[in-house]
Amino acid sequence: MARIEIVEGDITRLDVDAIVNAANSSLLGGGGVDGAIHRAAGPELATECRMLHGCKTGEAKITKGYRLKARHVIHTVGPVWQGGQANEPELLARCYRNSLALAEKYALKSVAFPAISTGIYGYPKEPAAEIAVREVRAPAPSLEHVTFCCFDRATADLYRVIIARSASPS
Ligand code: AR6
Repeated sequence: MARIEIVEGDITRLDVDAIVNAANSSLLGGGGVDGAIHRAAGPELATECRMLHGCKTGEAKITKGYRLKARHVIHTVGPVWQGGQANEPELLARCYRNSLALAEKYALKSVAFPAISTGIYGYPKEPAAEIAVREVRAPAPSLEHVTFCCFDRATADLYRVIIARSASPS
């Protein structure tokens, strides 16, 4: 299992093999973390994204990182929260699973995730963090290091509580 680390701050600053982008299905940029990643990576990122022809909710696609420190960006599209009865938990879990599968396919060792869907898309933070922690604990042979990049202290504390609560006794 990869080592899990929680950091507070801006995901665009991280020096990792890939940062994950909470994108929309057009992959052409937007607000929130998506806007920050496109700004920091430069216009070449949007040029490559245009060639990907979008991405469905729960799926993930990879590009280069351009001007970011991160070598790659894994773009995934989280579900819009609609009250919880529209398959949102499974779709969110697929974002993590498919992002991790891409990391594995490209033999990446370190990946950083934002709290996908919990901003503009309105997914409640606690159940979203529970899904994130559960999914990154699945075995992934090449991956050594997973970072949860939390934009604020409250989100970082939430991840710490969930990780402590779900730590397997040893
Ligand atoms: N670094 C780390 N986390 C961040 C950053 C950052 N620079 N900026 C925001 N967050 P959101 P979503 C946190 O809204 O809910 C875009 O327009 C933020 O506090 O970025 O999946 C896309 O194009 C929150 O906890 O993504 C889509 O249309 C988390 O990142 C839509 O928003 C996710 O918030 C996707 O919405």
